[in-house]
Amino acid sequence: MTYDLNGKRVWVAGHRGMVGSAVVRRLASEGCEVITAGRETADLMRQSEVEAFMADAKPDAIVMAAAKVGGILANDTRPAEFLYENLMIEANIVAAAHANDVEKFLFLGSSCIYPKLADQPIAEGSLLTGPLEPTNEWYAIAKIAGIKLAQAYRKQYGRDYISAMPTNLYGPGDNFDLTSSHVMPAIIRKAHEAKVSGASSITVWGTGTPRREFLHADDCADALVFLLKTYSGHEHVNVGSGDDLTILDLTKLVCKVVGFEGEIVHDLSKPDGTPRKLMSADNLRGMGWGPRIALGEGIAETYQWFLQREAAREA
Ligand code: GFB
Repeated sequence: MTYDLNGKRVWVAGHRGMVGSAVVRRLASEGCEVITAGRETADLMRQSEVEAFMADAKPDAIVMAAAKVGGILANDTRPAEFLYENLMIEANIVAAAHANDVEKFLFLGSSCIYPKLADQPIAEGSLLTGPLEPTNEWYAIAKIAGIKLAQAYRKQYGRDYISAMPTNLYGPGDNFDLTSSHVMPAIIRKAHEAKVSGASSITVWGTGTPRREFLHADDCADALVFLLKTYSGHEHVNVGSGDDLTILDLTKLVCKVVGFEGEIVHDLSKPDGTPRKLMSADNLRGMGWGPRIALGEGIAETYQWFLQREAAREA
């Protein structure tokens, strides 16, 4: 262990999001105090508010799960928001962490930081070796800048600031809005609504041939806490499941879990994005961490969460 969480004050930035809330749940079984700050306490895009919050809250460690995130269409159509907001949030938090002597900082990126046509499975060393996928280059550039910020503070000031790159995540607390969500919640919702309405088909975007790797948010949170406690190094670490499947196969699996037996139709006016982004899991596995939640089980649990949320909304 390189960092003992016992008795530490850990700020989970972005605690209301899918990943942040999973990290808060996971940290409950550690001997640390979890600190959170809603937007009413600190707007993370405003440097003065971040500085004031950090000076007051005095965290020992930070998990940086706050970000502007979204699926392929949101990334492709709102580039200014994805680049600007993520740059501001991460720059404000890293600088304030350093100014307040925060001991440990864990930055979260995304598998889209890698070149569009990177060799598969993608090793950490592939970063900045080729052109990015155009639909998400804005978000990717912001996340690459975040990795570099953590590395720069480590290099110049000797800070123990590290980065993790999660693959495509899903789970309870995900965004199910069809215009801004990722593929998993979108397909769960489309299959469910088609089943309920008796529709004969659902429409998925693109050709269905791109491959994606999925990891449950609770597995991701477990990996992040593992890295917080055991990893201290310059290079970012991939956090994935080590397996991928085509979007068509994912859709068939979701339909099976949901119980929708109709047709799958493709909307070819929507982008496919990168053809494949399976990350190498070797580094994290070598450190002794592996995922626990199988894809089918995770989809079933996420679907139950979605059903409960829908029921609560209707009540
Ligand atoms: O999950 P997703 O939006 O993001 O889309 P990316 C993955 C694949 O699923 C693409 C297809 O090939 C989509 O065309 N797809 C099929 C759908 N049906 C749907 C649908 O109804 N909704 C959505 N959203 N997709 C994002 C990046 O890339 O992944 C971000 O834009 C980030 O920057 C994130 O890295 C993890 O995997 O293509």
